[in-house]
Amino acid sequence: MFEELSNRFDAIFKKLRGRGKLTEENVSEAVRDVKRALLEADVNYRAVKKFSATVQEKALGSQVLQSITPGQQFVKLVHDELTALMGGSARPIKLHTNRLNVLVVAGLQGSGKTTACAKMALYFRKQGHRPMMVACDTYRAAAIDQLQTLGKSLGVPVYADKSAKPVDITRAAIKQAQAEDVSLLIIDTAGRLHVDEEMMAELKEICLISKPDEIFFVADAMTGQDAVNVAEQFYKEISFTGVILTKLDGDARGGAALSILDVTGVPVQFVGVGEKPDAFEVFHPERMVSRILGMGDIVSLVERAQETVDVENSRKLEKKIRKNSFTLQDFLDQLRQIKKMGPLSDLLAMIPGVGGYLKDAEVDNGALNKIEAIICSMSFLEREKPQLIDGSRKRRIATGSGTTVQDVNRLLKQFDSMKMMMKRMNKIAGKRGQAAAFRSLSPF
Ligand SMILES: Nc1nc2c(ncn2[C@@H]2O[C@H](COP(=O)(O)OP(=O)(O)O)[C@@H](O)[C@H]2O)c(=O)[nH]1
Ligand SMILES: [Mg+2]
Repeated sequence: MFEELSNRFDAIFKKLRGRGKLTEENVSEAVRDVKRALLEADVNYRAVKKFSATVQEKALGSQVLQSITPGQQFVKLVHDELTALMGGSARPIKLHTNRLNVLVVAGLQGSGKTTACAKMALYFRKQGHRPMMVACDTYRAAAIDQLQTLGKSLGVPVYADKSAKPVDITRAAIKQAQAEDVSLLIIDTAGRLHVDEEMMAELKEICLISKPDEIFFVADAMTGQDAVNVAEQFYKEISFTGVILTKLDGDARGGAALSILDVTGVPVQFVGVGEKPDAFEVFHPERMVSRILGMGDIVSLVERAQETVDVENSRKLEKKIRKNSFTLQDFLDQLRQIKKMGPLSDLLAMIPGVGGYLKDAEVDNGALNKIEAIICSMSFLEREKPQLIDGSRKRRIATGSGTTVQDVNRLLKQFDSMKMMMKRMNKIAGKRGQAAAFRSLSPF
């Protein structure tokens, strides 16, 4: 699910990175691309319109275009706004510990209500609750059997009465729950294929009697825009407090279901990712968006860089590289800035695609310390003019830094080839914009 959307975003961001410099035009173009991708993922038109207007406005604002890493900033902007579109940060469900909690589960037939009841029973039992499920879908005998079978397999009690009305069942179930030290009542209700008055009236009455702490609307991610309309109708009648999005394991585009938030203001709380009772997750908008955008933890990376990288310094550095006057002292400053961001292995692990490879590979944070020690043992003049460093100076530096002459040689060689590369970049840059060339040198 969301794979197609993910691929689309990947292409959009690649195109943007290829630009080097961001202008109003290519930002507008990228926003248009993002808009199209969301619409194709079946996200509600109104929600998309609002989303792209915000992104466009913020992207053209000074924070993005004038930052040192406009491409990444744009990605982060899309990430943040998409997260907001999906409900912002997850609101944890807090159940009472000193009295009976009641959850009502509502939705159309086949959306996954009964399955969701069992999933929640399992989920909350793991948190120490003592759940009981209530079979209020009395229209089909099979529905009661289904809940009872699920209850049996999970060891969760089920209150059922095939000959009673849902409203009376609810009353009786509450009484029994109170008598039996149950802390959580999960009421499974009947659904029709379409919203109908009788069903709504019954549902409302169940809610009136049971005074639920939460009412969950179950939406099938596979049903497209229709899910949005149905949600709107349910919301008008019962003002549900949370959404459970089911069948996210399928290959639905899923965007429609996410638009439920836009229409009702109620966020997705849980997602169903399979038929089994444990195929159930708390919905974290942020994690979902990162997954869709395929960006590992690039957002935290950008945030950390923003915290630690001094923009003014970076500009000075850019100038030095351009004039080919980059020295070992600059190298040391740069190194320290990178070190400020945290252990190298942490940083690398946050880069999309790199994390996986890192599991086995050792990243030698010690190598950075060694380089730092060597440069620190050089005099200021040596840092500015490394060509002065002859054999005896090398020995002095090695002793001073607790390294070997080979280590010093290696660093000088690395620095040499780095300068060569910068020179080459400058040549290319002359043709297609120096800032772009610089950016491709920088780790961000
Ligand atoms: N793949 C998948 N199937 C699900 C999920 N949730 C429910 N189902 C299936 O959808 C069908 C209808 O579910 P059910 O709980 O009976 O829906 P209800 O009519 O709303 O009570 C059943 O075959 C379930 O196994 C899910 O998250 N993933
Ligand atoms: Mg059912």
